[in-house]
Amino acid sequence: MNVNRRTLVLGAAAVPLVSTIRFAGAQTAEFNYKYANNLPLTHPMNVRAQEAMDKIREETSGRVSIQIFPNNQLGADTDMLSQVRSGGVEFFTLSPLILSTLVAKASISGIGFAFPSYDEVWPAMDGDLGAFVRGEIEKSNLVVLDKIWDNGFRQITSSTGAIESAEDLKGFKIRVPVSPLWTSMFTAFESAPASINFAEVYSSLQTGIVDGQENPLAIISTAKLFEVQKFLSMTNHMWDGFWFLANKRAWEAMPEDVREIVAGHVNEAAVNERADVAELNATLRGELESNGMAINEPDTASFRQKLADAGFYGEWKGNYGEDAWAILEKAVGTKLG
Ligand code: X2X
Repeated sequence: MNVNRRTLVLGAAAVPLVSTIRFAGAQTAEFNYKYANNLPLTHPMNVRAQEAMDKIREETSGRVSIQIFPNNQLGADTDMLSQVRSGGVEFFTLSPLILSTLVAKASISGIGFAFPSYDEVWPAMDGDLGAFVRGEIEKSNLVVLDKIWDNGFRQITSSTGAIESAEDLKGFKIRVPVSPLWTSMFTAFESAPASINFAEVYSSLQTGIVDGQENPLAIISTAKLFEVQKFLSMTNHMWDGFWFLANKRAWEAMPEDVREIVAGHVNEAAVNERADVAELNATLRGELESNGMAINEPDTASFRQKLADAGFYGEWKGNYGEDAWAILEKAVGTKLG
């Protein structure tokens, strides 16, 4: 955790995204809740979440007021996960892989090269695989809403050179999010992975603590990582999303009919956000190139082979168990490893 940055942000009183002026009732709302996340204001996740929160306030006649704190204003992911558990924040969106530090099997949707395309992602996450993971999350005393939000297929960026094959990942100093699956994957590639929260990614790249990172195009663009990275390699090495989590006590404090309104609008926003991110994926390459990035499309065969040879798939099959692995393989339509 970068103490300076945090102190600075909190010192500036962490200005919420939502203006409370429009609904003078916000102060007197029955449920005054906070939704924290790690993404810039301009990312579709925050744009769609804002729409949902506006609709929720309207439809509950001001009884529910949810303020959005984007961009790690309330802390890095690891801190925010503690906060949503304790009730310091009521809502939080988190990658299934980072959530696996609390709910071990939650990361299963992020296995390298498991999903060939979005055509398999949404039926899986809205179907059996998602239901399996949500069941695991609920055991941990957190509430999770039905629809997972999209982060996207992840691509590798670098300041030192294009990644053309698995060979180029050897010894590569790459930032990965804080999650055993991410570390395991890049260890299998023989890279030098460093676990760093997203809050510190831009500065780690800028100061050269790491040479690269991996994220979907929508994040590379909205977090302006092109300012500190030159090469973008379209590895599509895994799909990632964001589960919309709620503190259980705060969730259950709302009456059933109010909960339904909240869940309905948040889930609707998730589905809209998926479409926004898909559109960005299709249009952002030109923008990133005009911002100076050199883009290449490596053949992914060597990456998959490397993971298989390193025993990556066998190890994770063992971690999740036969039953969970069978749900994954059915969802992605192929044997893995
Ligand atoms: O930390 C990341 O790289 C991010 C923003 O993609 C996640 O939340 C996993």
